[in-house]
Amino acid sequence: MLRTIDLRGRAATGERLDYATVVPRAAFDVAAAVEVVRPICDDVAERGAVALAEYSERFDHVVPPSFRVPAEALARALEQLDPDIRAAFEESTRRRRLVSEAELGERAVEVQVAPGAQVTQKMVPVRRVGLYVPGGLAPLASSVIMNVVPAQVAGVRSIAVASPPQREFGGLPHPSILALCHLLGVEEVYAVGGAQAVAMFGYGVPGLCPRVDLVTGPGNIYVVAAKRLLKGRVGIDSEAGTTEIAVLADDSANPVHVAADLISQAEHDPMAAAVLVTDSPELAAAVEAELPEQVAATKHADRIRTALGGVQSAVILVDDVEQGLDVVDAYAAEHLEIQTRDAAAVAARVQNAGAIFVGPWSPVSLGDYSAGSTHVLPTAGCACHSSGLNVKSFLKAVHVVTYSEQALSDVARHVEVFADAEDLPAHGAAVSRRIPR
Ligand code: HSO
Ligand code: ZN
Repeated sequence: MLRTIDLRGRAATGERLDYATVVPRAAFDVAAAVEVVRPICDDVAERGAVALAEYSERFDHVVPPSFRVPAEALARALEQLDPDIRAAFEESTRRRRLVSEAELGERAVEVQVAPGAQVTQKMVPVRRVGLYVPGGLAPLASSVIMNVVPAQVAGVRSIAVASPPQREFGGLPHPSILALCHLLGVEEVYAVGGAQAVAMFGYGVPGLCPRVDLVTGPGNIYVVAAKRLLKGRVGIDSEAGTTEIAVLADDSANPVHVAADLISQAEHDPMAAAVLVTDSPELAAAVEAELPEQVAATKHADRIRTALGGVQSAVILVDDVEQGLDVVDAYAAEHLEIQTRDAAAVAARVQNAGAIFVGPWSPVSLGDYSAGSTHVLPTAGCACHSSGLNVKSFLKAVHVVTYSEQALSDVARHVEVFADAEDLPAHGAAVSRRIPR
């Protein structure tokens, strides 16, 4: 089902291989989608709720009775939530909160750079955040937890959620999303979807939704495009592309588990990427042998077959784990599993991955829901420069500078010389007028 890319023996030839180009990524043309969403966003900025109603009709085929979800609807959704699902939501929240609290670190660091010269860096939460939750085939309630919990731990006061209105639920967003918002204490929820939801957050809609400072959350290509378009006007988290899993495995790995893990992320999208990097042709063959049966037995077999058969998915044969590490570092997967001997030691050497799942008992789907880690992670190779969504995503570092007269005087000459060197004498004068010589 997966194509094979054989890199064995290639390192020894001294040939310089650009591993980053070995496995192509699925096309995800955000730039083209930006042109599609530009008029929609402009329209929401100009005509507000009237435009929202038109786009709801056109894209969601339903206009919600009110864009703001009534408080009773949130409470009712939680009352009607299956108790087992509620328990799963609560445990996931508890674990993500524990890790988020640890991510917080110091709220302020103070440094005395010289006598009387103090610089403090304080971490200040963003004032207001808009979280987008996609509707679609499988509304991802877990994404609500992954976004809301770190924002709350960071101290964000105002959190709004938007999710598309669903015809089958009378124009409300999916009930599990409403239930979870209520469980988490988020009461400002909108039945608005797509690019128009991002525009609502970015521009604000008079009488409905004040503008936000930061928009986070996953979405389809039009949601991503709207975030890119409004970036600068609002902050955004990283652009989420199609999901990816890479597994670095040796002959100690269990092929049944490896196959199940590759399938689990392929389930998201026909464009999802599943990549197995191994130095064991026997393991590769065993995984290949396992895939058809496991795929056939699962609900979304068609989507999964398309994803596994796509150019973005492959088995990559390498000489050894060493070369495997070079390949996975260059690929910079959103999710990377290490299923080798001494998995912790191998994992410690990985530089580029959104999240790393170590050893035989840490599958990616555990991280999707209940590990305590985030599942909002950099895709498309962005893991070489970006982090997954965490508490720091909702905090800004502010430097606070406090110098005494003497401390300014001690460094005055350096500032003046620096300013002259840049031909900006008025900069120097702001010091020399205070500290005349
Ligand atoms: N694997 C997805 C997140 C997710 N999976 C949500 C299931 N629900 C991207 O990390
Ligand atoms: Zn997933």
